[in-house]
Amino acid sequence: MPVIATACPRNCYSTCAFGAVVEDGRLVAVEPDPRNPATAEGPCLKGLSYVERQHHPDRILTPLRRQDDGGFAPISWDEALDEAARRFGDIRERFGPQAVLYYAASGTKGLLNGCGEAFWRRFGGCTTTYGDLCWPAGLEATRLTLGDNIHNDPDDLAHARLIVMWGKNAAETNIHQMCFVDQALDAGARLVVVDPRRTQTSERAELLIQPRPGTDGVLALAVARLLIDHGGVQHEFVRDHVLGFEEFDALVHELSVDEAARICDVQRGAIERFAELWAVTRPATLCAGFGMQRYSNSGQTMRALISLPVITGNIGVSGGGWVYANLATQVFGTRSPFDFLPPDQDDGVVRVGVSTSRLGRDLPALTDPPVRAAWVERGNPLAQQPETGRVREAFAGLEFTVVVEQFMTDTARAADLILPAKSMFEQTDVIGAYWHPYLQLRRKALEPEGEVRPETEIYRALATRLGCDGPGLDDEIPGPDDTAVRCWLERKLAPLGLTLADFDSGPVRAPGSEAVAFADRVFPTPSGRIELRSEEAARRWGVDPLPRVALPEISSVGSGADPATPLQMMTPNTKNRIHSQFGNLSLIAARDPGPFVQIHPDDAADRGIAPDDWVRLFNDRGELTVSAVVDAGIRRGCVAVTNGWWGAQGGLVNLTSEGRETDMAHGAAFHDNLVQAERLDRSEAM
Ligand SMILES: Nc1nc2c(c(=O)[nH]1)N[C@H]1C(S)=C(S)[C@@H](COP(=O)(O)OP(=O)(O)OC[C@H]3O[C@@H](n4cnc5c(=O)[nH]c(N)nc54)[C@H](O)[C@@H]3O)O[C@H]1N2
Ligand SMILES: Nc1nc2c(c(=O)[nH]1)N[C@H]1C(S)=C(S)[C@@H](COP(=O)(O)OP(=O)(O)OC[C@H]3O[C@@H](n4cnc5c(=O)[nH]c(N)nc54)[C@H](O)[C@@H]3O)O[C@H]1N2
Ligand SMILES: [Mo]
Repeated sequence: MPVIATACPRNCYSTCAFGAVVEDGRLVAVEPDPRNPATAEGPCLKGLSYVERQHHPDRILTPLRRQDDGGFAPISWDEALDEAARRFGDIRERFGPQAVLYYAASGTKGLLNGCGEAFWRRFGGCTTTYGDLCWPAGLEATRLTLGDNIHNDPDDLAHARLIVMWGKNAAETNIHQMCFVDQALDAGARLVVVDPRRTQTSERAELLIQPRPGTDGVLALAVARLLIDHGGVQHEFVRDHVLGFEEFDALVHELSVDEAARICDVQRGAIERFAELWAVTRPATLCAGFGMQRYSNSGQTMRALISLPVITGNIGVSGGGWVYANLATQVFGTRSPFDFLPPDQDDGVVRVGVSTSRLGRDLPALTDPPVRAAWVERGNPLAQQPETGRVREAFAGLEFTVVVEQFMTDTARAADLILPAKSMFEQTDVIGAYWHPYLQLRRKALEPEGEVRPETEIYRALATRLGCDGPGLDDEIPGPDDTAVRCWLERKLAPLGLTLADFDSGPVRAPGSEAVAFADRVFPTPSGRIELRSEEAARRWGVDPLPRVALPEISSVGSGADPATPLQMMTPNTKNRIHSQFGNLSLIAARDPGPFVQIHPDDAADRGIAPDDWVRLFNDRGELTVSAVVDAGIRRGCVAVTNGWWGAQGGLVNLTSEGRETDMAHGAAFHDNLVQAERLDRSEAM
């Protein structure tokens, strides 16, 4: 049976290489491909579930048009494209092209994603979002401090003697990283986890610190203070490579360790133990996740965290460093693995007019022109955007919405026209990653199911109908067959000195990437040094030039507290879904049948909540009903529900979250969210 080497393009750290086993035009199995050294063990359960997903009976295989009764009926491609062209053309005539919102999110990686923007530029322009729901505050904090978002190769973690997993639940979200953690631990390394919840990642940790959510920056500064006071600083490294250490020293001494322990609500002894591990264990790697990066103070928080590997001289060494998001594969001049526009790229054609995190608020407020229509692809904003209620209203207020989708998601349900989306097996593309440094070829393995057409074909057909298929179209959006796509990819690779043939022997290391980041001690910051003090941070984001951290704006303590909603709600990612993808498959549903809230026994007892009870989680933005998992592994005063459940599954967590930006880079402060929990009688829950 033919095995086609390919790679998973989901928005996930791992970005696994794997083999697609094809028989009679169907995907029948998925095999590990050890040629990617970061993911040699092979794909996770989600990867294995592609066999079900690819040929799933619920897959959308024809264009669907909304009916008067709210349902959908299949229509032909000609009807669908004629209608889309007519409606968008009409809106362009009445209001101008920027009355169309082009919303693209993280559904798949690939260079061909750029064709969307190319099409809308041909259309005359559009409105699009800036910022991102995922990671921007951490990326910006890293760039401001170190100058670049690069880190050591994944397998280098096996050389660490101290590993700190901070707000990262790698055992669920980056399972391949745990292989290297295990290798390091087996060789005697120490593991510290910082997370308000006990997780699978903390199983082998010798120290688990469970701070009050959003206080991590305070914790980091307290550790730095102890390191400075007790000889844990590598003064030579700091002298040669760090800007602003003296002021940083003063900053960390503004707060006593006892005060920090009180703010974080952790034992002073735990902070001391943590600092001692940093002081005596080298090399040390801090793997920072996205958990504490989803608060309104997260840019400054992340800057405070980076100071620990910096002052201990753990940057630029094997086994040491800062691991957040490795953008080494961003070598095509594009902006991120998913091509999000930064806000300063408004060029009068593409209006970069809506903050992603505030979509529900910003979209209806836009004027001159107002947004009247939307095109959504690779995203499920009606589940994944904060403040779902407002986002729903904003979409409901539009004249015309097209959603390009594989399945009937909450967003697809709200469309006027649904166009069937390709799967990863149905078109060749080159994909990057954000943990390992390998470019990979996602090879076409199957003909599209049913009447599915890749986005590139949809765009070309629309361009013809809208009269914007003039010169250069083939350069911007490749023609239909795999040969045309491959030629287009060759042209993208050529400036890097690469060809598609280079991928015959497996993943290709991104040109310019190094196994140990910053080994040359070159830091591309304004001063050329690691910037603990950053004037750029102050200028761009209006924050203190030092990593001075405040509490999040909305927190269960401090001025943001509200007795009506005392519980801080966290909505982390989970093992068997990628956000809102995969949960509809039977292989996954067998393990994760429905949404639940993780709640501390004391909080549960206060509310008469017993295990498996139905619980209403609510605030004045919205509510959801989920079952209770009473678990002493979560901090008191916190609740957690994983994100990515569909409305039909009853777990739309973002009904409660608020559209609020992070302090830097227009990220989403999902976790600045307070709720109340209430036990429901069985009859009410039904
Ligand atoms: N299986 C799977 N893998 C994925 C994804 C997925 O959906 N499923 N999504 C991918 C994507 S897009 C992303 S962004 C990453 C994210 O993956 P991670 O970096 O692991 O981030 P999260 O899951 O958001 O949160 C991680 C942990 O942070 C904790 N946390 C919450 N608030 C705080 C806090 O204030 N302080 C601290 N210290 N910890 C806190 C949560 O309890 C959680 O255990 O995973 C990627 N990988
Ligand atoms: N409350 C809360 N909300 C969150 C988060 C959180 O931690 N808490 N995390 C945030 C983060 S980190 C992220 S990255 C976002 C993710 O938010 P989204 O990017 O919206 O993620 P998905 O839920 O994966 O939705 C992607 C959609 O793309 C579709 N798709 C897949 N492949 C293709 C394709 O080739 N073409 C087209 N047209 N469609 C395709 C899938 O079927 C799926 O419905 O969610 C954010 N939302
Ligand atoms: Mo993300």
